[in-house]
Amino acid sequence: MTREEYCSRIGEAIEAIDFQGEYVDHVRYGSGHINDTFLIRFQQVDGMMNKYILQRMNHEIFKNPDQLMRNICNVTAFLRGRIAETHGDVDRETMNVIDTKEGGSYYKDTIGAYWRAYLFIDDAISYDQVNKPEDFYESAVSFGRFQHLLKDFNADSLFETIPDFHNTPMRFKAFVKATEEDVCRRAAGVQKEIEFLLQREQVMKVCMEHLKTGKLPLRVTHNDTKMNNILIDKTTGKGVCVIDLDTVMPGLSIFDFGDSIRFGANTATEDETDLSKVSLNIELFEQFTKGFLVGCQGSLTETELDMLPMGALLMTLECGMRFLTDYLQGDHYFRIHREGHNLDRCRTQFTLVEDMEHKLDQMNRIVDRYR
Ligand code: ADP
Ligand code: GN1
Ligand code: MG
Repeated sequence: MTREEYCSRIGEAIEAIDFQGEYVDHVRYGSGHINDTFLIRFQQVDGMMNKYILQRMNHEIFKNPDQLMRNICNVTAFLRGRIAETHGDVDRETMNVIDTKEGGSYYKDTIGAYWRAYLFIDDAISYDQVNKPEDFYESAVSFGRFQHLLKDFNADSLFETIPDFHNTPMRFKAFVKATEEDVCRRAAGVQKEIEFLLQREQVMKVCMEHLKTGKLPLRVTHNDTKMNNILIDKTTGKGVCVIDLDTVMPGLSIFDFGDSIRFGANTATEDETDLSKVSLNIELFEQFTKGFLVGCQGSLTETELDMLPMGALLMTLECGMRFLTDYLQGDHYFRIHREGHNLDRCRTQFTLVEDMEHKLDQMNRIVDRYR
């Protein structure tokens, strides 16, 4: 079934979920690559408009939506507790799941699509690119704080929503398999990119080996820390809420740091086709490092601090490899908007990796300045 077909019963979901007020309209919303997201509005008797986010969960990627929603309910309940303790705004500083009329946290419709809804967080923006260094700094504080807030959350209670999500060597194996199978006969056209990855097989193992030997600790992490997974308050410019909690799982702090750098400290967008525009903006790297360490409040170990730049390099390499793998397999994972879109995204990531390789010393010096 196509994504459009999966969304065709949205009316059932609107009926099943316990939204307050009279239905007004719904529109597609945001620019995520994975779920189908809608902004939906309901009118109250007093004329006020209630807004919600309604999402069709991508159950081809998240194979167990029930476990996924249990994670999200547990994590958001925990966060609400922590936010309330510090007298924060529990309706804006964490996601709030809207139950179904039957009291569940999601709805499965008659064609097998899974739906969930959240309170819409108003007067806040998610950016697809960093416009102001201050926004990037604030996102760093929020992602660091998110990890810090969850430091006492029981990691054993979390389901692994996508097993081996940031296991880079496993991703490499999947990539090699895709080149061998070459189902779309696209491998011949991307020999340069394939070679790029083959030359870097060894470096991909570094973090997983440190995890195995205990040099890097396993923490509860977000695992998808790109700039558009954070909402920035329109008025104050502060980070309001970390969103897109589908991949909250045990993981590495340096990967949360790294994925943000990959997306936000690129001088170009994730899918820029003019590769001369792509590079690591070292000032933005510095802003993010500063903010992330403020948010983490001293909870990172010396090895984690040492390896932050490597986290950025590896997340960029891994993401480029995932885009290339999806391109080779026929673009089934990441939503594409044009022919060759995943290949464009891959090339952008690889160009950024090369620039990071040249700037590793500079990155290390910046981390040393703020640790
Ligand atoms: P995906 O996994 O597809 O990236 P997200 O959960 O990140 O899906 O949602 C897509 C976009 O929808 C976000 O980038 C953000 O702009 C918007 N969004 C999601 N949840 C909310 C919310 N509770 N309030 C306001 N905007 C939201
Ligand atoms: C996806 O869901 P979204 O658009 O925030 C992906 C991330 C990638 C990112 C690349 C569950 O993130 O891992 O880094 O695209 N999420 C999943 O833009 O695979
Ligand atoms: Mg997202």
